[in-house]
Amino acid sequence: MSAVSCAPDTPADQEPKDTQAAADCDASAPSAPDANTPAAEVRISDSLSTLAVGDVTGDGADDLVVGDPYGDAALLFAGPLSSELSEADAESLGSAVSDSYFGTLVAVADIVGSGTDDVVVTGYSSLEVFDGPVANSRHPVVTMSGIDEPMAVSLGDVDGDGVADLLVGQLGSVSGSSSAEGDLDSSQASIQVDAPPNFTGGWMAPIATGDIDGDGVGDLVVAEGPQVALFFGPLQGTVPADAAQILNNGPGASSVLLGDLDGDGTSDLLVGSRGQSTIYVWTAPVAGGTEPSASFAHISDPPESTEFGSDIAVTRSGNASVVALGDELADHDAGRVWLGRGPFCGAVDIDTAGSWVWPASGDSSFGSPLRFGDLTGDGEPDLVAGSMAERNSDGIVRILAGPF
Ligand SMILES: [Ca+2]
Ligand SMILES: [Ca+2]
Ligand SMILES: [Ca+2]
Ligand SMILES: [Ca+2]
Repeated sequence: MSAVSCAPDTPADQEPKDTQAAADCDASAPSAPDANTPAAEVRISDSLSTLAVGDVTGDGADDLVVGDPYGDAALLFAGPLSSELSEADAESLGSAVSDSYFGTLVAVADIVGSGTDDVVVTGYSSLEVFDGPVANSRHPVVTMSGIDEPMAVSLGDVDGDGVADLLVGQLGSVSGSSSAEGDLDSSQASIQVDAPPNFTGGWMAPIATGDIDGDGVGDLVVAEGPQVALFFGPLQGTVPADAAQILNNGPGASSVLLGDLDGDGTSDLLVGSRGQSTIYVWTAPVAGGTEPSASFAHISDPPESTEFGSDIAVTRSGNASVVALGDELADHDAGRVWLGRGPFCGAVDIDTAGSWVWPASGDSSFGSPLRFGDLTGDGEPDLVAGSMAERNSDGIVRILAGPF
C-alpha cells in the first residue's frame, strides 16, 4: 500500500510524520468520556453479539437494540437510557419460528418506509423485520427464508427509490430486497450480487451501503481479504459480477464503514483490518483503483497485539466529524477506543492525535461493537461501546455521553 496524502502533489512520505496530520487538517483530540462512569450501561446474562441504535419506538428518542443470540432474541431498550440496565428493562423481540441464535445480527433503519425505524434481526438461517414503531407492532412484517448463515446485514437505499433496502451478505452472494412485506425467499431476491470471479475467499462479510460517488443513489461495498468491491447504485435484479470496481486494501478487511467524515453529505469509506495497525480512508467520490486519501495508524508506537479496526463509528458533533476506532488489544486482555475529531486527511498518527478511552477492567475486549447515537436524550451524540469479554464473557454495553 502506498503512502496516502491529502494533496496528490504533496506525497505524505515527504512530510514530517509527527506534524503532518495537524498541519494539514487540524485533527484534534476531543474531550474523552470516562469509560468507568458511563451515563448508562447494559448488562445481560448472555454473551453480547451486536447492537444497533435508532428510534424504533417512534417517540423521537434514540433506542438501543442488543442482539442476544443465546436468548434467541433481540433486546430493545427504549431511550433515553440511564443507570444500569438488564433484560428486565428491555422488550424482547423473539423469532416467530423457533430458531437457533436469533439475535446474531441486528440492524436498524426505516426499510418499510413508514417514517419510523424498523428492526432487522437474523438467526442461524432466518431473518425477520419488526415494523416500527416497534412498541405497537411486535410481530415481524418480513420473514426471509432460503438464507444460510447470514454474515452481514446492511440497510441502505441502493435501488434509488428513496426507501432503504435490506441487503444480506452470505457465502458467495449479497441478496437484497426493496420490499419489506410478506415472506421473502432469498432465491427470489429483487437484488442479487454474486462474488466477482477474482474473489476467491468466499465473499464473506463485511458489507456496507452509502453514497460513495455522490450521485445521490446508495452504493454497495463488499470487502474480502485485501480487496474491496464497489457496486454503484441503482442496483436492481441480477447485478453482473463485472460491474464491480475494485479497491486494493493491502492488509485485508474485517470492518467496513461508510460515514460522512467531512460533512459534505456523501459517504466516505473506512476499511479496518483486524490484527493490523492501519485503517484506510477513501474520501468520496470513490472509484475503483483509487488510492486511499487518508489513514489512521500507529505510526510512532505500533503495539504487537493490536486489534485496531475491530469496529469503526463516525458521527457529527458540533461542526466536526468525530471518529471512534476500536482496538481490542487481544494479547493485553484489555481493549480501548480511539476518539478523534476532524477534519482528517493524510496519515493521522493515532498515538499523537485524538484521545484513548479505556475501561478499568483488564479483561474486557472493549472496542467492539461501536456505534454513535443520542441515547441520553440531550441532543448530543453518545458513544455506545461494547466489551464482549467482561463479566466472564457475558459482556457490557456502555453509553458514554457526548458531546465529543
Ligand atoms: Ca425511541
Ligand atoms: Ca430502496
Ligand atoms: Ca452512489
Ligand atoms: Ca447524548
